[in-house]
Amino acid sequence: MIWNTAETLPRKDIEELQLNRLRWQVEYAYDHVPFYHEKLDSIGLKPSHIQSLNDLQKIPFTVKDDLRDNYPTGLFAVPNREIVRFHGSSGTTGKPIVVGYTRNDMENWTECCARMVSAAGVTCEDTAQVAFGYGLFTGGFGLHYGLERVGVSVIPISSGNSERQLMFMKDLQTTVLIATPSYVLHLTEIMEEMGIAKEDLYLKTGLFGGEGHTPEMRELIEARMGINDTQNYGLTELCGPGVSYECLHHTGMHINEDFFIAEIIDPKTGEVLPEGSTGEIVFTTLTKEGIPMLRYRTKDITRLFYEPCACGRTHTRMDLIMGRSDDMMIIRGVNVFPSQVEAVLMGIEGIGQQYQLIVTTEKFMDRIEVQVELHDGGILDSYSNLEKLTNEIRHKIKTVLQIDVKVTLLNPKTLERTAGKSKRVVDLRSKAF
Ligand code: DLL
Repeated sequence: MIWNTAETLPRKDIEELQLNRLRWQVEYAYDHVPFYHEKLDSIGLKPSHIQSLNDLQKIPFTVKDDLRDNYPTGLFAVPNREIVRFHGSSGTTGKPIVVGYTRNDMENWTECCARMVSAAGVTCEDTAQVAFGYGLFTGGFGLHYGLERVGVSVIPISSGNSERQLMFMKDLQTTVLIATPSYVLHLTEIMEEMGIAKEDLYLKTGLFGGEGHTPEMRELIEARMGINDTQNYGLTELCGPGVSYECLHHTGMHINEDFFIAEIIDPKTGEVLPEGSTGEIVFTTLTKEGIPMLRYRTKDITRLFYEPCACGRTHTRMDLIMGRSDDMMIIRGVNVFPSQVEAVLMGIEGIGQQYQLIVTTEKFMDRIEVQVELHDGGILDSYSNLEKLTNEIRHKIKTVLQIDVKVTLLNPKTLERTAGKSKRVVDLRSKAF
């Protein structure tokens, strides 16, 4: 179902709207965010030089480190009194990145999520269970507002506690499940353990995002849960969920093009690639008041489709994400950079320079084991010292990453040394992404 006629505007009208909004957004960012002002000045570019959509390419990229370097609110365009919500996500090292929404930003985000919900065929007749975390992560609140806007009955159960999730699903006759795909697969395992068959549930639709899932995972989810699986995509820096989403035709994810312009670039050279090419997707926000993003490099690899979709939406679609151009991993929906773990380890006494992250899947849930060498293997002889150090590392990593990891301390010089780049991550998960 189409939520807003803006989703079906003729191409020419979309581009006209995009250009008007782009010119506003660039001028607004230039006038309100010193970071953009200096950046554009340094190359002699004035907002008035943006006369066509192609002129967007003249603007330099923004990257995650720009948010980190300006932590917490250095890229905000308004004072905190105009911000009605903060969210956050992992930075590349210890500090998270923080974003803020004005009241209008919240309204637009809700609109984007309402479109996503409708595109999956969800209506006010449905009951939706939001198994995304409610907190700094954008998943829970983003979907929540979009669902409420459509009039769906929302169960804000948040993430975790699978037995309770399944109890509510049964007792409140949940028809829509909202979660990361890996969590959904985990739930199917618990269903098996608890002797719950898909016929015992009322599920019809899944809205899954925050991480990718392969066609094989999709088939498995559809078969085990008996639902129509739809994917959606987004990132904290742009708003969270609601950037793009699949309709029931499963022909790629429709981008909310009246709020975001997408480009595909070569991740190595930064050059914009011709239509249809695979590369890194870069987004520019068009209406953001809290924290405008000009040409934000997502590091996500995909491609764009321009052919019309049978659903009637005219916005460009993006393919399912094929991978990343950096070393970010997504563990149970949480973004994890090896550099974050490294930053923690290097601050702990008794720990050597060598470590490795082993990523595995257990019952469809991703797990990380941090193997780290000690300075002095002697500590391995004292159980209490060993436990103390292991707990300290676990606790510090949890503070930064928000997820539990297993910590294994190793004798000095246990991990393999390489002449070139050391292999910090051993990803043993069956799904590549
Ligand atoms: O994951 C926002 C979100 C929440 C989207 C819930 C959809 C549903 P971040 O935590 O900032 O924001 O992580 C953003 O997650 O750059 C992608 O690498 C990855 N990602 C998000 N959705 C998908 C997807 C939220 N459908 C990062 N497929 C992004 C593949 C995804 N990767």
